[in-house]
Amino acid sequence: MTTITPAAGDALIVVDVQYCFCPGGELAVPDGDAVVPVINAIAPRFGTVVATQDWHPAGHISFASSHAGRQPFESITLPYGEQVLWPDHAVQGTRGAQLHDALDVPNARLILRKGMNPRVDSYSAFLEADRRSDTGLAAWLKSQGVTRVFCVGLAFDFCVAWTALDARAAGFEAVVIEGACRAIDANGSADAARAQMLAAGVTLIPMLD
Ligand code: VGL
Ligand code: ZN
Repeated sequence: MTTITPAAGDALIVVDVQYCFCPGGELAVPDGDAVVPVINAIAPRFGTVVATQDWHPAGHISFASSHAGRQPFESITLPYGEQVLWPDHAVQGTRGAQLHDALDVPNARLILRKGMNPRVDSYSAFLEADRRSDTGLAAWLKSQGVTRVFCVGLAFDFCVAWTALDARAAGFEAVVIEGACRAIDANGSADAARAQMLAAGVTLIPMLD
């Protein structure tokens, strides 16, 4: 088995480790807070660390409550495509939107907020769901000499997967450390995400050596 260990040119992207995605939160991912100590142990091994923060305005288009008669976890068709509807979550300025206090990544250079457009969701740290609006992350990482990104955090099957897929599309190598992620796993979404990532050339590993 090949050993994958962080080196120059590698970045860690810590995705959405926020109270709303942890047990007790508005869009709780089962066992979501279990990623915190794992990420804390991994992060010092990277020279470049980025954290993302889902950061929606109240009334965001991804909220079921913004669509009359719709329930969380249903899908609807929006001008930019299919959108899963979620419980209200990650609302700017709320406790649920805060990064977990126990997340200890003092070497994070950039905290990238996403999902701020009221009419467009953004699972990915690179491109919003309209697949056109660019967050600038790819250019920033390239300016830092990054060629490979390691993705960890919440949720494996949504924001982590889309971030890893878009990293590949932007020309990076991408590794997802599954032991530092947890999944929502609605309607088989974890297996589907795994298959899509493998097909796109994302490397999935259980843990760093
Ligand atoms: C996420 C659903 C909605 C995530 C964010 O962080 O995976 N999932 N917003
Ligand atoms: Zn969201």
